[in-house]
Amino acid sequence: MLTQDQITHFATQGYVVVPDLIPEGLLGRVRMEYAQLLNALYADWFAKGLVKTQPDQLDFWGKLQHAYEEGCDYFQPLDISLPGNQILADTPFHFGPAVFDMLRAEQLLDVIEQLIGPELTSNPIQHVRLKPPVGVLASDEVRPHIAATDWHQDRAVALQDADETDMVTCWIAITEATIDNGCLQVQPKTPDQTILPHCPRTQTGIADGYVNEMSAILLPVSAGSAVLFHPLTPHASLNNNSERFRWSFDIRFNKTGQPTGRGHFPEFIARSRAHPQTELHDWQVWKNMWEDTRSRLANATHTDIHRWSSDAPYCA
Ligand SMILES: O=C(O)CCC(=O)C(=O)O
Ligand SMILES: [Fe+2]
Repeated sequence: MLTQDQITHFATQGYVVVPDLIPEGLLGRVRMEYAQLLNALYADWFAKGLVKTQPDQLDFWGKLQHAYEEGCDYFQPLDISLPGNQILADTPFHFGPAVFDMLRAEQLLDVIEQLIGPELTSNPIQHVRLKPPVGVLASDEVRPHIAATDWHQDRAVALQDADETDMVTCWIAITEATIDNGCLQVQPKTPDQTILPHCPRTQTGIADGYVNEMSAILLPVSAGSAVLFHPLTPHASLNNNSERFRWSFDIRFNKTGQPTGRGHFPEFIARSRAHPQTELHDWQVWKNMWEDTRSRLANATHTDIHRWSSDAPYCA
């Protein structure tokens, strides 16, 4: 549970660090689930001749790195969402029991409940980020799930219908996040914080001149710890200047009944004190919802995931 000081910190600064939020056993299950997933992906790439090194000569990180270097996309098949651009009938993604259990972990929902109340919807804006060392990155790599993330507010990467939604982002470190390997940084939210202008560049980021990087607070955290932040809190991540990958998930919760800001993707009720029978407990149903969404969207006209235009004067 959060202390009163932590709750006050979140209310006044727009973020709070929660050490050791995810139990070690659950972290282990998530790592195991991803190891099995990557083994299967890698075996397939190897069988197709897309990667050269024998699977048994590489550990999890070695497989990721070699796949990246050979141009095999590991991100989308390991992500817990559909892409914001083109969705195909066979776009890969990952919805499994360990990740589902992490989204519904009691310890996690308890602290989110302290911030936005007991009726909690799991918001579909959610990602895995497995970030290679900068030395491994291709020179044209810009994806915020692979390279450093530009300054932005999460409200700005949701659609306008969620501008009044009570939402919390929960950024979970699966490996230790350090200043060296690309931890999160935030600019504390001000009492009168508004949504800042964003520009769709290589990433959707806050327009030049609207962030005071000097006031940035770096947030290194241990594996299993989390950073919770408000959707108006400006944040970014540092480059991974280390020799190893850094791994995080970012998931979000909003008050049930309020728009998620990405209504074309599926949400589910993670906790309800008023109507506990509405909670989703079955990961296969979760997976099915995303599969159905993929089938529907593969045949539909594209829906944008944000509101910004590069033609705006502040983007010039
Ligand atoms: O991990 C990162 O690089 C950025 C994460 C982020 O933007 C978020 O959690 O909302
Ligand atoms: Fe973000």
